[in-house]
Amino acid sequence: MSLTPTPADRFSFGLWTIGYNGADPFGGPTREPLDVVRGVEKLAELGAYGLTFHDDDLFAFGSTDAERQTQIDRLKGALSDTGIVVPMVTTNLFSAPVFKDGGFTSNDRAVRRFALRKVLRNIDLAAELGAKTFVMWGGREGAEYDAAKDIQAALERYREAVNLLGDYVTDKGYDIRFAIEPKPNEPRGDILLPTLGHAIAFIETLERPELVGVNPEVGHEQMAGLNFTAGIAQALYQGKLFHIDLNGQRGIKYDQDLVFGHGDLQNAFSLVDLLEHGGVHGGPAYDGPRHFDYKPSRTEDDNGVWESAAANMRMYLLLKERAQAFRADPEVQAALEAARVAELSTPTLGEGETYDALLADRSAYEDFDAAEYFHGKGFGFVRLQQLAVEHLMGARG
Ligand code: GLT
Ligand code: MN
Ligand code: MN
Repeated sequence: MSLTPTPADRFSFGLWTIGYNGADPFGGPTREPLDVVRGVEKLAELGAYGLTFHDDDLFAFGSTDAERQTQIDRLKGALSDTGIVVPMVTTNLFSAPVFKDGGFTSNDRAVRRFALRKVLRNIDLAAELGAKTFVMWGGREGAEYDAAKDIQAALERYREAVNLLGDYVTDKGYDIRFAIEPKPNEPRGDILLPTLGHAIAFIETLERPELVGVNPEVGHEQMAGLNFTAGIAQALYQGKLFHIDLNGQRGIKYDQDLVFGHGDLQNAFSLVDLLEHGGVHGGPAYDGPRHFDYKPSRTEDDNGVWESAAANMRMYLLLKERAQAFRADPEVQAALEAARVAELSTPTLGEGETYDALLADRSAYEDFDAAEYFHGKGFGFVRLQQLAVEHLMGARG
């Protein structure tokens, strides 16, 4: 397997990732702004296939129509020169002061109407560029104080907004689906739809739930102490993994946006295994773009930006290689068998079996020896995990 990325790997990057200038709450930029044309050219050179962006990444908030158009034309030129595509577009509803209390869920109704107009305009651009996914990260949709936000009303307004967007793409005939990106906190003290579970539950309340899925980010779920791979498995199981943000995070702290694999490496390994192969015994894999949402650390110069972009793709490919070796190893197969992992796919009841039949089955209860599970009948999960880690470390073939 080659470790050189090609467009067939479908790696994509946010313009705000490679374009991150190093500014944080404690210090200003450490790097010059990145021009979009150079960004596209560099990504093509590195073997990526896609660029994603927020409206405000491409043309500054408050740009005139002419300034906006110039930037769109420059982007289009770079795309046709390089073959880079735009699989996803998103809207910035968090940077400008007007969005300080959110966009779709600001207490201020005029702000909500402005936010909707900004998104509708950006959906037209997404369609024009052929993007199939429209991400909604509601970083400012939240509050610091419980009394400041009526959460039930906020959910209702969020619903109203997403329903309207669903009507819009349907009426316009756009081939676009939405992906909600959860995050527990930062920049708000608490953010609405904080985890992928909250988001999936919310989606079911929408008028067109089939148009809406999730765009989970590794670090965001891990900031909530959750197992990202397990969450992704549920999103796949429910047919809701429309997009994914890959990066690295080391534990429950501020959003680090490290290179993919530079955080919880074991979880990154199980994630790539799942995305590439699906469940161990069936269950869907992921076929969308492998999108990196990381920040080149503020310590890096221009060269470091591109080194780190390349590192994301290399990490993914290395993990993919390790995951393939893991699946193919006969000892792993035997350990999986011993751990009865596949047995979980067997329904608990026999075909057509009723509760009456279950109640009549003496082997299930009266004759079942639960005591055998004391000091016996171990599952061997630790051995399986040891094999996984050894594959991850390159210690086995
Ligand atoms: C912002 C955020 C990311 C989101 C982007 C999409 S914006 O950088 O931190 O996680 O994916 O709006
Ligand atoms: Mn993040
Ligand atoms: Mn993200």
